Amino acid sequence: MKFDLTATDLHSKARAGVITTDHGQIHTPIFMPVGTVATVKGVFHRDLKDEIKAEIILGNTYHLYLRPGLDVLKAAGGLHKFSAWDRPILTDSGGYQVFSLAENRKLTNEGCTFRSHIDGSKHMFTPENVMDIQRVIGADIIMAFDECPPGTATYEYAKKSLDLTQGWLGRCIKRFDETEGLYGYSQTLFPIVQGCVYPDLRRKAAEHAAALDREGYAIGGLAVGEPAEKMYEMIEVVNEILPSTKPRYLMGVGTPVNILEGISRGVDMFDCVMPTRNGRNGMLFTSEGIINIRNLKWRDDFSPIDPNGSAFVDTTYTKAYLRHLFISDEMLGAQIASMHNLAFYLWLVRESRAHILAGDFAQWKEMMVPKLSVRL
Ligand code: PRF
Repeated sequence: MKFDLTATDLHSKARAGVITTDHGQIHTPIFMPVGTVATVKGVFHRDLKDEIKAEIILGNTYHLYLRPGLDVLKAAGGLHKFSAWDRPILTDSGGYQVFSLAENRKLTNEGCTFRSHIDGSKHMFTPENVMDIQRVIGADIIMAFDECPPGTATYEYAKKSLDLTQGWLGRCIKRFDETEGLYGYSQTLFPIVQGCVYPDLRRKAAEHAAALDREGYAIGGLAVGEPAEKMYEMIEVVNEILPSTKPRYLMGVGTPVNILEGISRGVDMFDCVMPTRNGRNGMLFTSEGIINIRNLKWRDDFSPIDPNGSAFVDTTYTKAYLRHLFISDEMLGAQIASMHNLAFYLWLVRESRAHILAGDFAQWKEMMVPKLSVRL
């Protein structure tokens, strides 16, 4: 993997760059649609490419390991071939998902035992086997195994947890560097910076990660129940320390406003289930604000879903029609909303990049932020 920094904004910390992987290029800042179980729910790959213009998607180690399982993924030749996606993929390590989904979790220095949320079967994740599993899945960018404490964790807990994550990181790197990809293209491992909402822990975590000199870094443990202002403050603390020559990935964030605030603080990569999950519930993000399409006010609004939208659904279908689909619980409704929201998120980061290159990102962001959270 290679990262070329193309431009840095003069009036903020925003950056534009290009990540080059063996599966193609990623123009940053970028948003990565979440494809937890080897599918971005309800969206064809053709549409991810042509309508949404996704350059990289996410998969989840926890889910893929449980189902379809490593035998199937290995026999398929990895996740790219299995799911027929030939652009870059990033996999999360399973740490976060074990803590949010699995049952009977037991955490030790060695790793984490848990029961599957699917069938109750018993499993163990360790830093070593999580690297091996991500070798089999075969994503271009893989994540270290970490613990993500809640945003409300005490300093004592956060400190202990960071020690555990840092110990695990050393073991991840050792295993990763001792092994090779199985499918003839290269993979890269991103450390994850934790430390909760405590600046000294964040500084310690960022210094530790930076010293390891990897090809990119993730910022975890944010958007987990802490106030947004704390999140922004922690991003500033960490990005002050992480090398400017490497991409920075803010995990699981966020709203359109969170993304612009992250970009202006020097974040290059984002992922979040919000555009798809909230889309399936009838929430549409647009450049003029947020629409709840189930609302009665759209019942006979025959204007396009989003006249400024870049996906074909935006101008093909009306709000009244989309509302009808949602009220009737028709699956096409969820598909249209997912495509619209993902196309909007990708538009937002493309537009950010264009403004960074043009030198007016900071002004543009100030103009956009108030509009993005208006309830239409
Ligand atoms: N760690 C991992 N995955 C994550 C997170 C984390 O802290 C977050 C937090 N927002 C989302 N996904 N491994």
